[in-house]
Amino acid sequence: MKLSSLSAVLLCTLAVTACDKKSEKTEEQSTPVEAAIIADDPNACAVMSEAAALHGSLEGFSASEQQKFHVKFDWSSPLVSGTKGNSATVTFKDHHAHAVALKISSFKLFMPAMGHGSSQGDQMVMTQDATNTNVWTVDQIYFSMGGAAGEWVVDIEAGACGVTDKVRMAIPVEVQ
Ligand SMILES: [Cu+2]
Repeated sequence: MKLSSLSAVLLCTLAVTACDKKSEKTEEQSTPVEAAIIADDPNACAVMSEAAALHGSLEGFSASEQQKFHVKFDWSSPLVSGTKGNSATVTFKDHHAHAVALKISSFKLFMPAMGHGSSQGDQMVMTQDATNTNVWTVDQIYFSMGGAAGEWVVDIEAGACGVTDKVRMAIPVEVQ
């Protein structure tokens, strides 16, 4: 009796998970992260759970909203709309400016003036660097249309051990 109710609970849990995944997939611009190489890094978990805020700014990096991490984007050049040939390197640093192996949980392009994102946001491939685990490569980035410097932004969310923080960053170059 006990076993069968446990099975029922497990089945329900699995069903809910499957449903969640399905709805995630059908939602436009969802970006499933399947390329994570390592489990949550203990140091990254510690950084995310700390109450301490970032110490000042780090050149080339932006601070996340809750001051949990610094992040820097390096974009491929030139950025071209209507293709998936664009990529970016994303680098995370902690509040001591040390590398921190966060995991990207969401990466969404957005054009605030027009209220739309990328029509192929679910095609992106995110890969965590095996050696420099604070560095990710995001490939197959698709811009639905061109835009002047700053017209496209990225909403990125990252974290460890279930704690995440986010930041919106403008793309500082023209998308052709
Ligand atoms: Cu637009």
